[in-house]
This record gives sequence, C-alpha cells and structure tokens, in this order.
Amino acid sequence: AIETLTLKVFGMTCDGCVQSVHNAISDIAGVQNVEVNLPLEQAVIEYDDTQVDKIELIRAVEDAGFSTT
Ligand code: 9UX
Repeated sequence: AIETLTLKVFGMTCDGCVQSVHNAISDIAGVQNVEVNLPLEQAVIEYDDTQVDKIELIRAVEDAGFSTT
C-alpha cells in the first residue's frame, strides 16, 4: 500500500540542506513523493510499503547528515 510518513528532520539551515534531504529520500526505490519543509523541520514522504520501510527512510536522512525521529 502507499503510506504517508512524516519525519521531523533536524539540522537543516538552508535550501541546500532541503535539497540534500529531498534527494536522499527520493533516490530510494518505492518512494512516490517527498515534500521537505525547512521552517517546519519536517519531511512528508509517500512510499510503497511493499518496496521500502520506515527504517530505510530514516537511515537515508541520517546518512545525508541530519538527525530525525
Ligand atoms: Mo547550506 Mo546545508 O550552505 O547541508 S547546504 S547549510
């Protein structure tokens, strides 16, 4: 099924950070849509849960250099 996950993303300070987070998440197979919001410090991710799980999404954000929930 297509699921929606909202993650808090901490440590973003400019639009380049937003792009980094967006790219890191959207590169993952099964991710359908990503919206990253700097002032809200969050990413809203739509993904196919038969292809990718929450842990993988969290890991992608962390690997991009940001902390998340
Ligand atoms: Mo902006 Mo972020 O110059 O990793 S890209 S601070």
